[in-house]
Order: sequence, then structure tokens, then C-alpha cells
Amino acid sequence: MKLLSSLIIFFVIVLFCVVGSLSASLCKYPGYSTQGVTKTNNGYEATLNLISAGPYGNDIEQLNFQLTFETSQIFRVRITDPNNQRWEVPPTVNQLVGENPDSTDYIIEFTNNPFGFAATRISTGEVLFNTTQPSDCSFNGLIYSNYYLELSTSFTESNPNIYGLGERTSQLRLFNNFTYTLFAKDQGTASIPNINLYGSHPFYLQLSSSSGNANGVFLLNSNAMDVQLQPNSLTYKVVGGIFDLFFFTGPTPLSVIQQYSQVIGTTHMPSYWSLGYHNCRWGYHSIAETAQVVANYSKYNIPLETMWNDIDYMDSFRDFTTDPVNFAASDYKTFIDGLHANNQHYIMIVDPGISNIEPIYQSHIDLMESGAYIKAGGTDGEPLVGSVWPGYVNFPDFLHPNGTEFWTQQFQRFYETVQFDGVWIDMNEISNFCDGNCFNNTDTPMPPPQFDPNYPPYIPGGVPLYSKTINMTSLQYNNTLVYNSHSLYGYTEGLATQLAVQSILGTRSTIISRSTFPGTGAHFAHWLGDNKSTFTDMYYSIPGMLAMNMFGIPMVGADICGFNGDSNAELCGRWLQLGCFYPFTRNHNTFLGAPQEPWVFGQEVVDISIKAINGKLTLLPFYYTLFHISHVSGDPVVRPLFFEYPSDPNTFAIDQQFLVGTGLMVSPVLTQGATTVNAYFPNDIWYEYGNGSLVQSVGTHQTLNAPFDVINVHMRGGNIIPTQPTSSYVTPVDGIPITTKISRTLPFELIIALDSSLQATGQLFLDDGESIQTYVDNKYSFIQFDVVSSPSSSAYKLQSTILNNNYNGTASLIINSIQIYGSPSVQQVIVNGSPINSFNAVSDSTLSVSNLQLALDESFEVDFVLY
Ligand SMILES: *[C@@H]1O[C@H](CO)[C@@H](O)[C@H](O)[C@H]1NC(C)=O
Ligand SMILES: *[C@@H]1O[C@H](CO)[C@@H](O)[C@H](O)[C@H]1NC(C)=O
Ligand SMILES: *[C@@H]1O[C@H](CO)[C@@H](O)[C@H](O)[C@H]1NC(C)=O
Ligand SMILES: *[C@@H]1O[C@H](CO)[C@@H](O)[C@H](O)[C@H]1NC(C)=O
Ligand SMILES: *[C@@H]1O[C@H](CO)[C@@H](O)[C@H](O)[C@H]1NC(C)=O
Ligand SMILES: *[C@@H]1O[C@H](CO)[C@@H](O)[C@H](O)[C@H]1NC(C)=O
Ligand SMILES: *[C@@H]1O[C@H](CO)[C@@H](O)[C@H](O)[C@H]1NC(C)=O
Ligand SMILES: *[C@@H]1O[C@H](CO)[C@@H](O)[C@H](O)[C@H]1NC(C)=O
Ligand SMILES: *[C@@H]1O[C@H](CO)[C@@H](O)[C@H](O)[C@H]1NC(C)=O
Ligand SMILES: CC(=O)N[C@H]1CO[C@H](CO)[C@@H](O)[C@@H]1O
Repeated sequence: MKLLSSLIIFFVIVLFCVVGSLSASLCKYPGYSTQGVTKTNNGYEATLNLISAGPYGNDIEQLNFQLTFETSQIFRVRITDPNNQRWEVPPTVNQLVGENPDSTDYIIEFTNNPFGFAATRISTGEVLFNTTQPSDCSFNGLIYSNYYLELSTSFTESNPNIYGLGERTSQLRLFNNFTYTLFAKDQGTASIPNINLYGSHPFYLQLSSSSGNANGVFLLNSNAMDVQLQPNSLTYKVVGGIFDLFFFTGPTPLSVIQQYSQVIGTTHMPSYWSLGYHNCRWGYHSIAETAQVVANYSKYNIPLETMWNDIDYMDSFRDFTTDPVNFAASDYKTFIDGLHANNQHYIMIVDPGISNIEPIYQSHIDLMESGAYIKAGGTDGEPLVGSVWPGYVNFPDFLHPNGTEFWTQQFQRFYETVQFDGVWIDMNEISNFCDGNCFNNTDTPMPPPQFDPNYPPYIPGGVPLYSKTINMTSLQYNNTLVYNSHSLYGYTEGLATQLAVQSILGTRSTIISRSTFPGTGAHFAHWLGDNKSTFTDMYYSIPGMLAMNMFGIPMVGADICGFNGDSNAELCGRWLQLGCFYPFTRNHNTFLGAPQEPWVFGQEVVDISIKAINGKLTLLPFYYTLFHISHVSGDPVVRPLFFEYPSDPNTFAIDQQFLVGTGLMVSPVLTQGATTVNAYFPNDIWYEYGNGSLVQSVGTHQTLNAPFDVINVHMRGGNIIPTQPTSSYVTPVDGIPITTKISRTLPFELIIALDSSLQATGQLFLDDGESIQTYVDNKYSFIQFDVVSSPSSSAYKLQSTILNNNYNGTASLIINSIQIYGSPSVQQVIVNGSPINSFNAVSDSTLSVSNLQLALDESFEVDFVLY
């Protein structure tokens, strides 16, 4: 009996072990196991041992797993090869947080065989990430080989809301059945939704449908990758580098982005003028034509802030040269002096490729002397030859220690001829008209490579990696394979351009780049690239802009009126109205497209553009304050509706409307021929921006009138927006058109939208709009406005609190008027203790107060006594 029971126990143990090990080996790719995870003073570490090989060979037998508690909401996981230094994104890209928190809002659990880790948010009990392979083998365990890395996480909720994983043309809420490729690419005019575009942003935000809580994950890796989304899992398939993951526990969408910004850096403060209206086209053939466009803007009273030129200005499309006939140096100078005399600005395009064909020119000589150029693989350091607009070119290497100096030198010399105010960097994916090399080096036949970086064993996107770009065997500084550094090119060019421009101008740089990488927003801006003049692409500009705001690049916009193809009056009129709510507002057209400046379409579109741009200038104090908040805390400037209403499932996929800050909702017409728009109003208090009319039914869709000259904008109760109405600058003084230089001196008007308890709040940030050292030198003012009232009282009051008062221009600025939406009838208005008469009810619920003359550098109180 005793023997029998021992035997039974023995068999049970054997059976248990077999089942246990079977469950680890039933799946084809179980990954790694560990003998144990060790607690460190700020996280965990483990040694991982390969169980069985992955699909592509070269598996790394032993891995180092390290988990670090960065803050109470951020932890980081690095999985590395302890025996070989693998490629890692250079440290310029991310800022570590590493504060070793006392407590954390996450708990990590491990499974040893096969190895996996799971993170649960303590405050909500929700599992955020779980790499343990499920027993149904629905995804693989960790795979870690030389040229292929794979890691999956299961979702606890099927078809969760996933956002991010850019850059691409797509709807905001990603499909749960699609594989998204991340690899910087100039897809040209292909314009196929969902395929990879100019930048790589391996970040996603996940929003739980059931709880409305959000979390985020950032994979710091510059290699080509696919991210496969399935209803119950997400899988990274990466061709190199390491797994270096940052996890953000949120739990609100806003806090996820703030936490992500702590890692990649918060937004750079843009120059104030860069928030004005920009006009550009490829195909302004001369200074005379460019000047005529500027003159037409003045003639038609359309407020133009910045004029741009595309590659037309160059001599044979060579960087840092000007066409000696059509853009002669002396004409150029006269033209730009004229812009500057009118407080306007000038930006021109610069591409990375430096022409190497005869006649060899100074920039090429400098590039060769600097040594900072990309080298062709399989040679002894010969410059790689690509082909772009000027023909054959060599590319500067911005990872090279001499790269920035070379670049700065070119801009310095060019500035002697062209006194630019900002720089537009294009084609920096790198875009190449030859696929790979333009010439194959036949002098030194290479031994067959062990592995061809153009065709890794797994090819993200399924297209050879050199397609439309340079050969992946090319080398950057320190023998860095372009295979690894490719998606960093535009980012590193932008960093060099920022330093160059700042050193020349001595002010903040204004740089707009096509290619981007995490961290970009801390230094420069982005436009969404070569779209088409279609209503569809106008729509895609909204999810594109919102995604970039989640990637920490709030200074973003699409080409207004559309780039490729011909625009038309209706499209351009609608797009001008929408585009004036982008943080970055630029009308841009292509070489062969029909002209699309507003006057081309007649007086109606001219009037629409004037109204839209004046509306933008009026709102700039609000936008600029949002940039300040973004700079300090990482908040997006424009954001999806679900950011403010994460518990409302109706908002999860909305990408035809958006919010500016927390208080303004824009609902544009995106359909040809439509004169109404179907807009969703989250359950809240909404007023019509402009007249304060209350939206009657909320929590539902509403059909709003939208005649051609109207874009629907609503303001949310509880918000105060500082504006500077341009209406007070009636006629251009001495023919000087209105620009930001003038608009930012005009009297302020506060727009106050009261909530149901008659309260509201808002802020205003002021500085000189251009200094690099604004924050370091404490040369800014920051003012808080609050409307407070107690439920029983028969009055409410507006008060300002000066939180910082160190911008010396503050004293010359005044608040002259206030609009209050949602006000009960007011019998008396008392300003700093003295009753005034200059108020009137413009409707049942909108109160207007004028002639206030309140200095912004002194705190004030306005009391509203109710009947
Ligand atoms: C992680 O996933 C594994 C496999 O599906 C499961 O057994 C485990 O319970 C999960 N961990 C957590 C914390 O949910
Ligand atoms: C993927 O999901 C989207 C939206 O749910 C759907 O429209 C599409 O047909 C699906 N595609 C496939 C291949 O299942
Ligand atoms: C400027 O406007 C005039 C009409 O007033 C038009 O004839 C001319 O073509 C415009 N020039 C440009 C460059 O758009
Ligand atoms: C940087 O440039 C200088 C001369 O311009 C050159 O002597 C030096 O070798 C270069 N550095 C590298 C790392 O190539
Ligand atoms: C890429 O470069 C290698 C040499 O490093 C060469 O053998 C190969 O032909 C090139 N491929 C292309 C597509 O240019
Ligand atoms: C260089 O060689 C590759 C094959 O390795 C070929 O695909 C490519 O077309 C060649 N390029 C040129 C410019 O001949
Ligand atoms: C060059 O790369 C090696 C790894 O291949 C690295 O150890 C070394 O620090 C790098 N040197 C520089 C100057 O970046
Ligand atoms: C506000 O404007 C809308 C149209 O733009 C109009 O329908 C509404 O009547 C106006 N309300 C007030 C109070 O003027
Ligand atoms: C404000 O300070 C700047 C230097 O930071 C100075 O150039 C400027 O003249 C001052 N403006 C006023 C109005 O005092
Ligand atoms: C291919 C391409 O560049 N498409 C862009 C054009 O349209 C929208 C915006 O209007 C962009 O977001 C796309 O990426």
C-alpha cells in the first residue's frame, strides 16, 4: 500500500513534469528559458538560455535580460547579447529618466520556462503587457538571432484600440489584422494607405475599451521592422539592434504621452512667427515670380507670414547655390530685404545630397575634406554615389564628428547670399533615384557576404531594403552599417541643421523635415509629405497630424490644398479653413500642378483665406501657450477626442474631428459637395466658438450647417482661451500686411466658456517668441485665468494670477475685451472694485465686455453680479 501510494505519487510527479516540459516544448518556437530572475536595487535581471533555434538561424545562445524601474509609471526592458556588442541607437536620441522610484504603479511577473514577463498596472489591476507564450502557441516565444528579433505580447481584451506605429497614411485607430512596417521611406507618389512612409516611430498607445485606461510602449530601435497586429496580440519582427523597450502605465492617454516625452524629450519651443501662414510651391521659377506671389498676397490682403522656395532657386539643383539668372544674388537680397521690411520671413529647401559631378563645387570639396560622407560598402572608404535632383551625389554623414561642422559651414556661406529665416529639409529618408548604388564597384571583387543587408532573412514590408534608398551595405561613421542607421538619417540631419541655423541666426531655429525619428519634436518640426489634391488626403491629414502629436512632434501640418495633382476652389477653400487649425500651416503645390494660391480661385476663396488666416492669428496666443505646455510637460497641442473622453467608446475611432488643447473642437467638412457636417459631441457643455450659442444635444452626432465659408468650431465649457483678434488692426498701416509681429502686440480678448458650475480656467504664455535661452534666462511670463463661483452666490468672478512675470514685453500688453459663453444674466460688472458700463448681453447666454484696458503684468479681478 505504501509502495503503491509512493508509485502513484511518483507517476503523478513524472506526469506533471512531462506535462510541464511538454507545455514548454509543444510550440515550435518557445524561445528562451531562465533558471531564475534576480531582483536588483532598481529592477530585475536574468540570464536567458536558448531552448531551441528560431526560423532563421544564428540564434544567440545566451541573453541578458534587464528590467529597470525608471519612474513610478515608466519601466524599461533591455535584452542584449552579453558576448557581442550589437547595434544600438546612439544616445543622442533618448534621455534616460532613471530616478529609481520609491514605489511603482506596476508589478512584474515572470515565467521561467519558456521565459516571459508580464506587467500589471497596480492601481487598476489591468495586465498591460505579457510576453509569455500562450499554451495554444498563438504566438512565438522570444526569438533573438543576428538579423531577426521577435517578441510578442498578448492582449487581455480582443481588438483593443491601438494608435501610433508611424509613419503612414492611415486612419487613427489602427486595424487589428494588419502588419505595419516601420522603415523610413520616400514612397514617392504611391500614396498607398498603411504602408511605411518617411519616418519611423515604434511607439504605440493602447486604450482599453472597457476601462478607458491607456498605456504605451516604445521600442527604441532604428532597424527596419514589422509590427503585426492581431485581435489578441502584437508582435515585433525586427531585423537588428536590440530589444530596448520603455513601458508607460498612463493611465490616461495624456499621461502616456507625457511619460513618452520624458524619454524622448519634450517639444522644442517654436519661433512665434513659424506659427503664421506659409506659402510654398515647387515651380516658382524666378525671384520675380516669387516676389509677384508675395505682392499678390498683399494686394488681396491675405496675411502671408512666410514665403518659401523649392529646388527651383538652386543652380542645377545644387545645395547652397543660387541660379545665376533666375535667382541672381542681388535680386535675392532685394527680395528678402523686402520681406523682412514687412516683418515677413523666408524659408528654402535643402536636400542632403551634395552633387559630385563636374564642375566640382565648394560644398563638394568641403564634404570630401571633412571626411564626413557615407561610404560605399565593399570599398576602402570611397564615397557612396546616389542620385537625386542634381544628378549624382554624395551624402553627408551626420553621425560623423565632422558632419555638423561641414553642414554649418555650408549654411554660413550660403547665408551671405540668402538671409533665410528657416530651413526645409527634404529627401532625407534617404531618398535615392538609384535603388542601392548608382555604380557597382568592380575593381575590388568582394567575397560573397555572409549576409546581404539588402535582403535580411526576414524583410519587413517584403520589399528589398535598398528600394528607393541607398544600399544597406553603405557605411556611416565607425563602420556603422546603413542597415542599422538608415531610419536615423533625417533625424541626425535635423540635429545638425538645428545647430547650424541657431549659430547663424542666434535665435530658435525653424526647421521642417520630411523624415523623423523619436526625439525629433524636441528639436524641429515636420510636414506630412507629398499628399494629393484630394478630399481623401485632406481627411488623412487629421489622423496624420494627431499621430505626430502622439509621437511628440506637435509642430506639424499637411500641404494645404494638396501637393500632387490639381487643386480646385472647393477643395482649396475647405482645406485652407482646416489647415489654419494645423499647428503648422503651409499651402504647398507641385511643379506640374495648376496654381493654387487663394486668388486663383476667385474672390470667394480669397475671402475664405483671409477669414481663416485671421482666425489663426487671433488664436495664436492660445496655440503658443499650448506649445509652452507641450514644452514643459509633453502634452500634444492638437489631440484626438478620446484623449479627453477616454471612457466614451464613440470617440475611440474619431479622426475627422480633433481638439486643440482641451477646449476647442474642430469639425471640418471633408467631403466634396457637402454643406453640412456630421459631428460628434461628447457628453459635455459645448458652445459655438464665435457666438457662444449652446449646443443642445450632446453625447450624440449632430448635423451642422457648413456653408462653404464656414468651418465648425466649438468650445468646451470650463475653458478660457486667450486671443488677439486681428480685427483691431483694421487697415494695413503704411501698406504693411498683418503678420505675427503685429498680431502679437494687439489687445487681447479672453473667450470664456463656463461649465455647469460657472467655472472655467485657462493660461497665457508670453515671451519674445524667438530667444533660445527663454527658459534658462527666465524671460517669460505665465498667467493663469480662473473663473470661480460658489453655488449659492449671486456672482461669479474672473481673476488672473501671474505665475511668472519676467517677459519685459508683458507690461505693454492689455486685455481689452472678454466674451463669456454660458453666462446667466448679469446686472453689474465690477473691475478691480469699480463698476463699469461697457458690457452687454449679445444673446441670452453670451456676455460681452469691452474697453477694459487691463494690463497683463498686473493681476486683476472682474466680478459679475447676477440678477
Ligand atoms: C501571461 O500569459 C500567460 C500565457 O497566456 C498566462 O498564463 C499568464 O497568466 C499571463 N500573465 C498575466 C499576469 O496575466
Ligand atoms: C481588417 O479590419 C478592417 C477593419 O476592422 C476591415 O475593414 C478589413 O477588411 C480587415 N482586413 C482583413 C484582411 O481582414
Ligand atoms: C497675381 O495676381 C494677378 C491678378 O491680380 C494674376 O494675373 C497673376 O498671375 C498673379 N501672379 C501670380 C504669380 O500668382
Ligand atoms: C575631421 O576633419 C579634419 C580636417 O578638416 C580632418 O583632419 C579629420 O581627420 C577629420 N576627422 C575625421 C574623424 O575624419
Ligand atoms: C550593394 O553593395 C554591394 C557591395 O557592398 C554590392 O555588391 C551590391 O551589388 C549592391 N547592391 C545594390 C542593389 O546596389
Ligand atoms: C549592382 O549590382 C546589383 C546586384 O548585386 C544589381 O541589382 C544592380 O542593378 C547593380 N547596379 C548597377 C548600377 O549596375
Ligand atoms: C565604434 O563602434 C564600437 C562597436 O562596434 C563601439 O564599441 C565604439 O565605442 C564606437 N566608437 C565610437 C567612437 O563611437
Ligand atoms: C451662432 O451662429 C450660428 C451659425 O454660425 C447660428 O446658427 C446661431 O443662431 C448663432 N447664435 C447666436 C446666439 O447668435
Ligand atoms: C526687453 O529685454 C530685451 C533683452 O532681453 C531688450 O533687448 C529689450 O529692449 C527690452 N524691451 C523693453 C521694452 O524693455
Ligand atoms: C504618400 C503620402 O505622402 N501621403 C500623405 C498625403 O496625405 C496625407 C495628408 O494630407 C499624409 O498624411 C500622407 O502621409
